[in-house]
Amino acid sequence: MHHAVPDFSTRETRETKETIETITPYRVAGNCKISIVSPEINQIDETNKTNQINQKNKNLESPMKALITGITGQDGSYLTEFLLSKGYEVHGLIRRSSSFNTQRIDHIYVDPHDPNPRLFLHHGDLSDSGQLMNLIYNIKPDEIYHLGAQSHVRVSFDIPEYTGDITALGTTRLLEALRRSGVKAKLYQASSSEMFGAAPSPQSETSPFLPRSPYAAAKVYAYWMVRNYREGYRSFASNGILFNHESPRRGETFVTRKITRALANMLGGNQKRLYLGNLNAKRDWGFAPEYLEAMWRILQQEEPDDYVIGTGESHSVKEFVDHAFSYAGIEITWKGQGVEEKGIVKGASSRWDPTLKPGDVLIEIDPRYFRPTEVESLQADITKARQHLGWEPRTTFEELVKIMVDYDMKLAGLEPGGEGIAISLNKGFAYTNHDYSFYEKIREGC
Ligand code: NAP
Ligand code: F7E
Repeated sequence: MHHAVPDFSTRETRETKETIETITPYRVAGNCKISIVSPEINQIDETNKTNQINQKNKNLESPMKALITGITGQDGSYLTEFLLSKGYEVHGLIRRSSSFNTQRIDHIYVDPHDPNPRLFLHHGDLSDSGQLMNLIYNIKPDEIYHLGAQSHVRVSFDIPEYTGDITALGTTRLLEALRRSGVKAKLYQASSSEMFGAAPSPQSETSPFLPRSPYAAAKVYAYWMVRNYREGYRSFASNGILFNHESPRRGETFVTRKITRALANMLGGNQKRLYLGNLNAKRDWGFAPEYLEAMWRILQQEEPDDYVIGTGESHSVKEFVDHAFSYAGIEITWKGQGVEEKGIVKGASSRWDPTLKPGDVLIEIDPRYFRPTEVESLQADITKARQHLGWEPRTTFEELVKIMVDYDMKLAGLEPGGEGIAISLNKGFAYTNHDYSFYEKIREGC
């Protein structure tokens, strides 16, 4: 059926247009705890449940409303917990998928019988302008956190056109939906340190953008669209230029999580070898839960602006490997050059005997993980964020590694060292316990 996108550009038309979304909280099969708001385009909303929900919220002292794209991702999941802990009503855009893609947020309980659920999920896609328009118009969020993207740099070389469509044009679709709807929401754009590419370290807000991948080029385009809408239409739209940030919820094909998952699998006797690409690339790796606090602060400023967020420290992939294995009681020595370089066990705690022993080759290079063009070194200069946002990183590189190793050991059914879990729980992230994929916990009894 054909659906004409309504014009919401004036207040009069907004009041008189038919409501184009039917809100039906229902349960995801096998999941008791999340309210999904199902869009049914082209139906007149007889019962006008949107308005009922909005009215209910007003009665609850009008909580702040946030719309998050990318809510099922690493950052989106932490941000949701953070905003819920601040009393926000949170709406998230999720993609229809034939398998579950909500592992990172399944644990955030919203009983469908609860009269006041505060987390709502809406099907949609960043390629679908109509639904973006619907959501913004119907939800009328105070803040939009635009985190959705094809976010994998290596993959962006395989699917450059799709990456441009979602990561670059997705931002334009959202900015345009916001402008045309007339909704006065503040927008956060998830810009990236990858935009600096070949620019010398340390990189600040004034460093040049020299992107080295389709992903980075797409993010540069989105960055400039945000600035363009800010200048041209006075939109409250800000860029957070975030350096790499990791966590127990990091996607499993990003290098840090790939390493800590492989380590836990090896300790459990379930993986023999870890294949990596460029061991010498350096990144400024921080702890993700701190970074979404920076996102929130960026939107609490009186004026929209752009900020670099990172730790100010840079470490190589090899250093990450060394620290992770060393924390688990395994000393790695490196032998060979280039694609022949190998990580070999030099010494291992007796706890891992006989699974891992000196002389075992654990890490090898697979050139398929090399990138056609690589970003060799990233290191943030966060002077502006310190001064304007009062934001500081609180977790060191060594602590981050311990946190990730502990949680992956736990996930693999091994007794973790415990230092990392203690660090993550004692750093003031009271709103999260880093839950992830605990299907058995939340699906029982459904
Ligand atoms: P992530 O874990 O890869 O999450 C990406 C999110 O985008 C997921 O929720 C994904 O949904 C969603 N998404 C992908 N394609 C979509 C589409 N076509 N329509 C709607 N949603 C779509 O990424 P992250 O690490 O949380 O990062 C969040 C944002 O910050 C991204 O924009 C990323 O590029 C940017 N960023 C990340 C870092 C970092 O170090 N983490 C640094 C700088 C900037 P599914 O779950 O269904 O796949
Ligand atoms: O690679 C090298 C790789 O994929 C880090 C995204 O969140 O952060 C992320 O992008 C480095 C690169 O992250 C493997 O060549 C070596 O130099 O973990 P990554 P990324 O490309 O830095 C930025 C800020 C974002 O915005 C992105 O959305 O590690 N590396 N061996 C490897 N990388 C991977 N993935 N796999 C390897 O086997």
